[in-house]
Amino acid sequence: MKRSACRGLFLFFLIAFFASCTKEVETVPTKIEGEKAGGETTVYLQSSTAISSPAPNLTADNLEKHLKGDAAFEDIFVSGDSPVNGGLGPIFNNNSCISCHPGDGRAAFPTGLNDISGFFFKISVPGTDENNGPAPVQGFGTQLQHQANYGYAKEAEMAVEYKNIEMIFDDGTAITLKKPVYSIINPYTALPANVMLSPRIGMPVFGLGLLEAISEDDILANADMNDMDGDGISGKPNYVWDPVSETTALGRFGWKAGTPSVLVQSAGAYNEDMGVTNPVKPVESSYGQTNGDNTEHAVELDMETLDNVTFYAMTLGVPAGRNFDNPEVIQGRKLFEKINCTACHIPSFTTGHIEGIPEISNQKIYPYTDMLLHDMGDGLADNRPEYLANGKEWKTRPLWGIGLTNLANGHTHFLHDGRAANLTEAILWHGGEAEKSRDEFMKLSKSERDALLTFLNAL
Ligand code: HEC
Ligand code: HEC
Ligand SMILES: [Ca+2]
Ligand SMILES: [Ca+2]
Ligand SMILES: [Ca+2]
Repeated sequence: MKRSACRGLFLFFLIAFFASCTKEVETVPTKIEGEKAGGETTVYLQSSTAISSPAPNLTADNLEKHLKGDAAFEDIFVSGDSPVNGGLGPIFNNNSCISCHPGDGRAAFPTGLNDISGFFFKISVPGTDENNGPAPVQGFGTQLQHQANYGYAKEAEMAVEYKNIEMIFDDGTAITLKKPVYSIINPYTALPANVMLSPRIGMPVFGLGLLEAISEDDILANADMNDMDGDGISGKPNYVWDPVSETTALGRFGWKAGTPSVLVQSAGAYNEDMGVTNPVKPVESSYGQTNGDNTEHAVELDMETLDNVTFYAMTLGVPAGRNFDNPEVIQGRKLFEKINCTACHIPSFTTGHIEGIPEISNQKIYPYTDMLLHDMGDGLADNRPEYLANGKEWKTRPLWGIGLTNLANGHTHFLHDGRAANLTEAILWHGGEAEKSRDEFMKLSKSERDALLTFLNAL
């Protein structure tokens, strides 16, 4: 072969090689990642039970425990010392776990604010308690119970008024957000003037063991308290009191990551939400109040039931992603990244080890949260601190299963108090560290916005 022919052949292969490379880069993925959202705990159902099914990989023994917890989660408590599910109240917000977490999902914003529902106010006065938590309000504690057993006074009633906020997309579409402004009325006794209140609504309870199993180091790796990388997003861990280990621990659950574990969250729910004392929270929430239970009595719930109900929430499976090969979903996922939703809604983690529950250990999961606190601006602020979370900070919500809300719960009320009527409103309420992403969202065309929503609805 002549030298020039040889060089020609070489050039030909070189061009062919680069051409194939470029082609590789331009290839559009045919499916987005993360369909198996809960790793081996993923549930492949597309019915309303997709968020209320046990993780399919539970061993027979663990499934049995899960099912006992399932029954306890549905138990309706009654007043008095009835041997079966007694001890409700004397003041409470609701009488079962399931009534505030319907179908293990999300409560709707109540039609009448003082109806018995999945909505209540956390309350406190400025300052902190002995463990750096919210300081209780004299005569009311740290949660406002708006229901009471016969013969007892409920603590108060809740009131709300709305202010309209008009938002206009770059394409001219206008949306009016209704900003709720809450207050407390008709207290049973004098209410201090400096009470701070935080409206909260019951959220889904599936996949929580997986979130508890993410190692603290992996969560802290995304924290950027002083925004050292200058992208406008900080990400702050909450550190809260753990009454079980009697130490400070990373906060993981609740809208402000105010509790360290599903166990502590559940014990607090029995005690405050239902007035049912238990080994982790043994003192009646109303103890010492003139409308309270001031008798000395044994705890109203045993440790086994508390353990079972905790185990139940920890081992509910996570619904699989749907339609992940749909071109619109693929486009939506790209936009979600492009407008930096992924800065806080971190797509994936691999869980660490949880003693006794190998089923949720070492799983690659797609929760779309960083488990950290972010300043979300004045619009969402409750102005009530909780441990290290200030009055504007909230924990990034996991987005897995969010597209099943309507199917599972018959509504699409989102955010910490259920104020958003749909996903678009939920995004428009994002401010503070998320304002840039929100503004980018408002610049998208209608078809791009639709693609983003189609992606969220596929989770
Ligand atoms: C009166 C309504 C109500 C009742 C009853 C109730 N919850 Fe909740 N639940 C809530 C609200 C509101 C929150 C958010 C609390 C917060 O932000 O601190 C919550 C949060 C939780 C969380 C944290 C979820 C997460 O992703 O952070 C768990 C777990 C939970 N509840 C379990 C239970 C269990 C178990 C019971 C029954 C023992 C129960 N709840 C009873 C309203 C309720
Ligand atoms: C700076 C961090 C941050 C960024 C960026 C961010 N989010 Fe969020 N997101 C949050 C926090 C915190 C909440 C909970 C706020 C609350 O309940 O008040 C939340 C809540 C949500 C909810 C409601 C979830 C629920 O359970 O009610 C949706 C939907 C959502 N975000 C979507 C998005 C989308 C889409 C983007 C990009 C346009 C985005 N988020 C960008 C932090 C962020
Ligand atoms: Ca009681
Ligand atoms: Ca109270
Ligand atoms: Ca940063």
